[in-house]
Amino acid sequence: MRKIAVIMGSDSDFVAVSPCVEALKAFGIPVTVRILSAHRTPKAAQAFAESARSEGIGVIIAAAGKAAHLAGAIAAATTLPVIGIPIKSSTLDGLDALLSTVQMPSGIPVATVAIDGALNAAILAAQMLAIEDMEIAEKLMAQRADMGAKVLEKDRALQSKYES
Ligand code: RP5
Repeated sequence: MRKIAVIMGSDSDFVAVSPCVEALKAFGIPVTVRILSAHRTPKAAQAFAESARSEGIGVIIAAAGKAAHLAGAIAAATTLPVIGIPIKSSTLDGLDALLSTVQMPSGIPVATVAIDGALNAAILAAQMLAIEDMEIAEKLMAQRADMGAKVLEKDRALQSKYES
């Protein structure tokens, strides 16, 4: 099975990123977790992106805050799919990171999830691997069924509380 890489611009991003790592582990997907910065360690980030495919990585999730160029810089150096997580780490509440991550020039896509959208990044990456992997696809279906069942349970509880 291909690995999913979860990279972040700073160790200060990890609190927001950890639900992504935990979800991938719960799906049984092997992960590589790294701190790589587009600005502070640009050469290491580029080298990582260039060798990712040959290292057995299938999808790269890149999280960064402020002037968040990590996902875009990684996407420029690989043809693997890149998912960007804009991190809320500044006085602009993550809007800066959202725009920096999502507004990619034509030709170099980054699939951007919501600000601090770590869980959706993990699910989207798992869905990409699940194109070819039925085991992951079944885990994704089970997770959806579980999510739906919990909502229906809350609906029943609320309904019965106020039913007259
Ligand atoms: C970004 O700057 C990082 O991704 C992080 O969100 C933000 C702040 O980094 P630190 O100054 O906390 O290391 O590059």
